[in-house]
Amino acid sequence: GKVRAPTHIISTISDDRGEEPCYAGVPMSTIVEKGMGVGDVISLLWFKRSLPRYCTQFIEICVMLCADHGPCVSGAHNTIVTARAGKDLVSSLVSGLLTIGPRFGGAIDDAARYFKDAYDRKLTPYEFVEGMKKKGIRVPGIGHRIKRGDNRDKRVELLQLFARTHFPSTKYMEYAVEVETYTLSKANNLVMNVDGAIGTLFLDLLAGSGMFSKQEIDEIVSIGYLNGLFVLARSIGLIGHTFDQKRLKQPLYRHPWEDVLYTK
Ligand code: Q5B
Repeated sequence: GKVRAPTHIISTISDDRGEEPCYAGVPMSTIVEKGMGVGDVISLLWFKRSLPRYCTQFIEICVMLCADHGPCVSGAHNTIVTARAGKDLVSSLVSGLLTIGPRFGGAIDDAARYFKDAYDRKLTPYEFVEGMKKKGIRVPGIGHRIKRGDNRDKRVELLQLFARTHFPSTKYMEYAVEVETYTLSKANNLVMNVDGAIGTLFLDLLAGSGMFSKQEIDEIVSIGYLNGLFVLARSIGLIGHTFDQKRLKQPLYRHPWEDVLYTK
């Protein structure tokens, strides 16, 4: 019989050996001819399947809404400082990307994990939030530096509106709204943030689309795919900030002494 030399790499998402590259078996010409968008490409390369239009549209809306949030957030700040230190595009980009984590932009996977667990275990918002407090863990997806109960995050409202209009079910997000009502009764800055909205709505997409088995959903949540949406989206803005600083010929950044508390 055939003897197959052992391979060093296994790959299942793309193949460039034929006449044209394929993403999850779909040739590039089909992607172009069918007018697919970046949401379809993400579906193929991340989830290895074609998702319904409302799902790919939701993915694209996430990417568009998270592309940038001004120059003052951690990621943009790092990128701007790096670009002004004369570094190249990739260095400036990754310097900003490296700030994405549990406090800034990278709370989406944990929001999905904790809200899924709480909803599936039928915890009341009080039991969920106070249980997290006892464990000394901040609720991922809740809280914002500048957004408040009386100054909501427009991005969250837009995502909620889209999902309530197009998703078969928004049960996880509606649970997060109940949690938010409780956290807002404790402090005015404990609003649902963009990470919380994307994390819980992606749970609704996974559970409601009929495209994923329970086992696949658990694997996606456990591996943590969803911070990838923020990383991907914010790269667009961070690249923009790099070009902006270069275009403006900004000099080396040095933080002013007056803004540092020197103390022993
Ligand atoms: N407290 C986001 O905190 C922030 C609590 C909480 C229970 C919470 C905080 C947090 C979870 C992580 C998360 C994503 C660090 C945020 C994003 C993208 C962005 C960014 C942009 C963009 C803000 C004051 C009191 C303390 C805390 C309590 C706060 N959060 N309790 N659960 N989740 N959230 N991150 O304002 O009793 O005084 O000790 O970690 O979801 O990153 O635009 O800027 O697009 O770029 O610094 O939108 O909420 O508040 O630390 O002074 O806390 O509230 O324990 O209580 P702050 P702190 P106490 S979206």
